[in-house]
Amino acid sequence: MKKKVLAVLMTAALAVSVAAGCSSSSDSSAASGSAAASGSATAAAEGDVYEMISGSTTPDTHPYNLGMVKLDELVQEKTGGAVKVDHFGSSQLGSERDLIEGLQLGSVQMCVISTAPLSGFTDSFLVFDLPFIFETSAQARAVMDSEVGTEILNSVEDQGLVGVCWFENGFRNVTNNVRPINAPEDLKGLKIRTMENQMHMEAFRVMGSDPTPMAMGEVFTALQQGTVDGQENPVPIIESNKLDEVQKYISMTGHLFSPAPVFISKAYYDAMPAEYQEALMAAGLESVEYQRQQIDEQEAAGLEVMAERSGIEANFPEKQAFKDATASLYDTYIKDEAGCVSPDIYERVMEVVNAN
Ligand code: EAX
Repeated sequence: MKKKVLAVLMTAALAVSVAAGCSSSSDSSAASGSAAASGSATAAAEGDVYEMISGSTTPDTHPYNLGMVKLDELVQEKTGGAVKVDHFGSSQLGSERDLIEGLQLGSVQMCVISTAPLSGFTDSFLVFDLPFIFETSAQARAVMDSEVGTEILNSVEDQGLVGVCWFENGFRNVTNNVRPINAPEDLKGLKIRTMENQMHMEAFRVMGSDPTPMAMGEVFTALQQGTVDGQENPVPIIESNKLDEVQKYISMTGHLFSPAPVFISKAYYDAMPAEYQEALMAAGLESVEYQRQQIDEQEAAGLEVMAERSGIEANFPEKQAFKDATASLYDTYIKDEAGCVSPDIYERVMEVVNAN
């Protein structure tokens, strides 16, 4: 009973503090905010439980969800069950943009998402939206584990998001129902669903296709009904969402790598006792290795699973033509301007890439 009351009180207090902050003077929101904090100070008393709601757009068999289950096990172990994470996948709590807003409002406490939708809130993750910036998972993982990767993960606290750790989604490939994609010109005229990210859309636009941004929860139906011809995602996403059942071809372009930050709502995190904050961060870091293993295993097995299940045809195009076709994004988007990749971040990321 205590944990439910506490969770309700925390959410209500946070909701009240946000509501007051939106509609009246800062005094009342500060007061209710401090009430939430002081409430949690007493809440740190022996035996209280912090039961968090976490969300993703991915099915329970996907490594995002498997990683969050592992994180929950580890943080429960470290806190004797005082901190718990109840994860809800398959867009039950909304799109990735909805999840970001949910953490800001306090209606959801944690999430794991691709970095691309963060472009609506900050520019600091845009470096990952440069096509072919990574050649291998090892390079991507080295960047996520590096100082600059940690800085990027922690760069949105002013937006109400505390970075817990880097999970990953993987290298993105194109699926469609019209033709195998062996060269950029094969994309000409195809309606391709992309994430809601200006750089992803530009990459598919310069290759001649018609990029259509859409939340992940709508993609299967859009492909089934022919609203779009194709989409682009890593093999574990394609396989776990059974997109091969409504797609004929998968072309292993590997045009982008999606890291997947795990966030906790800053207001909720700040109201947690330090010992539980440390336990959560440690559990996050310890779950990364496991999550990466799950991605590697599903990447290795996914094409065969789908070929047997649906007969989807895989092809492995030469990447150079796609790199050449999208190279213009580096000139267009690496600038000290809003909506662009900071040259400093780009150079620091490339230092790590070139060293791995
Ligand atoms: O982050 O929307 C997408 O295509 C993402 O890859 C998916 O939601 C996992």
